[in-house]
Amino acid sequence: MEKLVIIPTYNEKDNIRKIIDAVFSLQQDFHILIVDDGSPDGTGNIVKSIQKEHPQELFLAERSGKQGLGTAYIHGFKWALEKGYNYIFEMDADFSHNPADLIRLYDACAKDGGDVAVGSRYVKGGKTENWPWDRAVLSRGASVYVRFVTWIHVKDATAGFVCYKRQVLEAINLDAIRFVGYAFQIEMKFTAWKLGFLIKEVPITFKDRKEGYSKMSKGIIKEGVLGVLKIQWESLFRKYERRVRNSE
Ligand SMILES: Nc1nc2c(ncn2[C@@H]2O[C@H](COP(=O)(O)OP(=O)(O)OP(=O)(O)O)[C@@H](O)[C@H]2O)c(=O)[nH]1
Ligand SMILES: [Mg+2]
Repeated sequence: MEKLVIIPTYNEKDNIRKIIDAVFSLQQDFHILIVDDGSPDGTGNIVKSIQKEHPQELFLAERSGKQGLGTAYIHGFKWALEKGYNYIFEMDADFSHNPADLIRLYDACAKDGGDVAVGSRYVKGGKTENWPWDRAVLSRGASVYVRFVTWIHVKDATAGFVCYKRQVLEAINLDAIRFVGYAFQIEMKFTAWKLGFLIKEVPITFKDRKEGYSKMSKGIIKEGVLGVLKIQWESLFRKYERRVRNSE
């Protein structure tokens, strides 16, 4: 019970089997938790059928209705802590993140001393592939904007391909994380950084999804733009303290 990959899904029927197989075919042992928000396309049922092949290492949390990526991850984090996992990963279902890079993220934490490892498009060696120019500009712009406002030492703060050491998720008050989209990713990294954890960026190649459709929306972008200002503003009045386990 070492490593858990949390994959949130909403209508990923064309990707789900392939992504699960890709993770289980890695040289190292990873368990998977799929957090599915009642996908109308039947993603959850596909997972249930695959569970028969992997009863010990594939798990499914089903929630009713689309509740957003952030709350799906919080649900997964709490589950992972309860089950005793030591390295907890975030990854998309759509192959934008290469499952083989899970091992590089793991090494950045387990061998190179990181508390958090971020699969980064914006450090040397990182890149994006097949993205339309407007998405590329938006994402780059977001990365500059976040650093300008928050001064966080992470070049790809909106990244959704991350390894958290258990201690980091234990120290963060997960109930206080409010955002659901890109702002969620920023808020998690910002909080970890403010709590004094070491964040390492691992260069990755991010590929645009081939199957299925994007769930990004104007609302998510707006949340990101305003959320960053809110996160920074509130941090001026807040004392960041690591939560002590079992103290509540
Ligand atoms: N459980 C859950 N998963 C979600 C929700 N919204 C998106 N996801 C999943 O989160 C991952 C990322 O969502 P994407 O739609 O790929 O968002 P994105 O990567 O910003 O957009 P693209 O780059 O255009 O694909 C995918 O695995 C989605 O299926 C949600 O509300 N609930
Ligand atoms: Mg995607």
